[in-house]
Amino acid sequence: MRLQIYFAGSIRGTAPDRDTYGALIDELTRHGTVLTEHVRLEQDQHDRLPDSEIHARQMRWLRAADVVVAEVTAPSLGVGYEIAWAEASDKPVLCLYKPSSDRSLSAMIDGSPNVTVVRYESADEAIDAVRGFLSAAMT
Ligand code: 6IA
Repeated sequence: MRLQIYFAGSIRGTAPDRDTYGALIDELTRHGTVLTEHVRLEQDQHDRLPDSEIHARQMRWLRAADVVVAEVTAPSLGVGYEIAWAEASDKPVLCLYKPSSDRSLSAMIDGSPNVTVVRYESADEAIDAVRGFLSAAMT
């Protein structure tokens, strides 16, 4: 059975680095099924669904996921919500964060003993963190 992976990243939250999202999603697809491939899209490329349907669909995928990988550099209410839900459901959660001088990561993510936070500089470092996290999650 292929690993079911939920990738979380900012959509209506702060503008993210979509190239990094794309590189992470490409890597994740090498290890399993990425339920949320569409997070790589620009806002105007997303399905025009009512928010209630978006929420129901995302929660269905979150329930089905074996692991959650969240890119948390760009602050997003939705990503924080997904991380909290996954954590409360005892799913392994990896949060990838690229430090910058103008903003610190939320203490509710950085301080949580139940999520793995990895700081990275280059996309290659983030990809290495994904590989390490997934191999640990699968053992
Ligand atoms: O608060 P945010 O929008 O930044 O939340 C982003 C997170 O919530 C992502 O990790 C997604 O899993 C989920 N999410 C929020 N909105 C959507 C969405 N449509 N489609 C898919 N996942 C979503 C928004 C469409 C709109 C921009 C036209």
